[in-house]
Amino acid sequence: MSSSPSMESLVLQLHEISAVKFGNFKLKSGILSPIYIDLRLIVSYPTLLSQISQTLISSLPPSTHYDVVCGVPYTALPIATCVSVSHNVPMLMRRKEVKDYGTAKSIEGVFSKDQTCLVIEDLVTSGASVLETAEPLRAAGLKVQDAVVLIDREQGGRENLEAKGIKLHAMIKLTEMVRILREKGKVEEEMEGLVLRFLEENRMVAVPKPKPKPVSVKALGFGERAKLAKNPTGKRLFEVMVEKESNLCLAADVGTAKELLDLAEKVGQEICMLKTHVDILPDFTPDFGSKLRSIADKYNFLIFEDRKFADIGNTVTMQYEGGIFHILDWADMVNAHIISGPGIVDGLKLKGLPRGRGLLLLAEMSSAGNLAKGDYTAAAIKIAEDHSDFVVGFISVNPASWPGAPINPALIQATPGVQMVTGGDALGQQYNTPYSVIYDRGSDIIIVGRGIIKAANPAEAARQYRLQGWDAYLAKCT
Ligand code: S5P
Repeated sequence: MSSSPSMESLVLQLHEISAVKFGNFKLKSGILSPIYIDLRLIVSYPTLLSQISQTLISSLPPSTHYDVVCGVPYTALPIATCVSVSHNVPMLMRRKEVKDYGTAKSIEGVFSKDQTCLVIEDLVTSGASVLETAEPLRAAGLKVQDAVVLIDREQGGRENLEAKGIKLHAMIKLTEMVRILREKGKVEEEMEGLVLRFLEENRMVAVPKPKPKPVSVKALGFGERAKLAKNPTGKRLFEVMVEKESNLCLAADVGTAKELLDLAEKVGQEICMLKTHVDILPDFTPDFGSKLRSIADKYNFLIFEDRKFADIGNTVTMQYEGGIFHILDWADMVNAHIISGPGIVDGLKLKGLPRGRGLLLLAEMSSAGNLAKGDYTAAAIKIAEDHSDFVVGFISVNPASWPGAPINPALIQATPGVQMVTGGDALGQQYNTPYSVIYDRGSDIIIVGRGIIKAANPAEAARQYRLQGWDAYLAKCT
């Protein structure tokens, strides 16, 4: 690239606004660099931003074809927006936080498969962040052949991207930038030498390896995991899943006990577990438990009362066995929040373990804005490990994203918020598809409520969910 006057003026302006600084800076990687570039500042200088966007696009070979543009979040987003507006090319946005927002799509904007997307980036070192954006674009069916960058640090990005089929075009290379600044008297000769030597010595920065996928959970089938389970109910659940080729749990949130028992008969053969909210049934009678038990025995599924205990240990022992519902008598499994600390598990275990029952801990929740994340999820994992004779696993949403994933394969992951299409309800529920829950998010069991019970034919809907859930399980185990 020649140092045309406009390029010179851009470089001088970038220096002027301190987007390029010289000195002694500690980079994210820990190494000390004599040069520091921070292009986030350009949003405060709209004329410069607009000039940069123009020059950036004119640095592409004229033959470069693209239908849409996508900026690498976040610094390149305003640059991509300028390019989109000034060249009348539609733009897409990649969500960075997709993992945190269960159902959010990773690509925002309208596109059709086979369109070509130009990736726009502010600064390329190893090319890793361009790849992070190119991969979901490609996964969505778009072609990504070219990326254009404001500044190429010339530290391996071009080669790393080339290896992934992406041609990198740069508005300017960092060494050229330094040379211009030296010519214009903005950098001392000594500093220029330091920077050039630094860039030379740090020529190839490897693309950091992506985090490995949860291999051991992936590799290990439910049959093997049954052998690892310490709790008899946990073991049985794995075995039932294998026998019935079903990792579907029905959330039987219907209006009456009668409807619930009818539904259990209809879908019984498709499910490994039926989940109740017994406190929503106006016609509950003391024989409800035994009636449901006999259907469960007939179709070989487990009963999970979604009681979400949350009190201190002493109180939950009474709630578990007493009251009107006598949950302990008929539910194979219950669940608990860990908000009150590990004492809740001790309390429930006191009553449940002698009867061979199991407990699921709520490590994450499916609803928008819930607080079960980070340290809270980590605490649930710790409590489960400490009580693995009684805790059979978790209610979770994205266990593949947990630090240290995959965790102990003896523990089961069960995930609510599942429907055939992603979306949500009006009250914060968020849905993912069976495939994404089991395959991408590393869960074992899909918990489906309205996707089945509101279907015209719940038995047929349950069959479809079972097949989808099981296919996704097979896909990750074979
Ligand atoms: O985080 C959670 C935990 C649970 S147990 N989110 C949930 O939705 N659940 C339960 O799963 C919820 O109480 C309901 O019974 C079921 C989801 O039902 P659906 O109709 O939205 O599929």
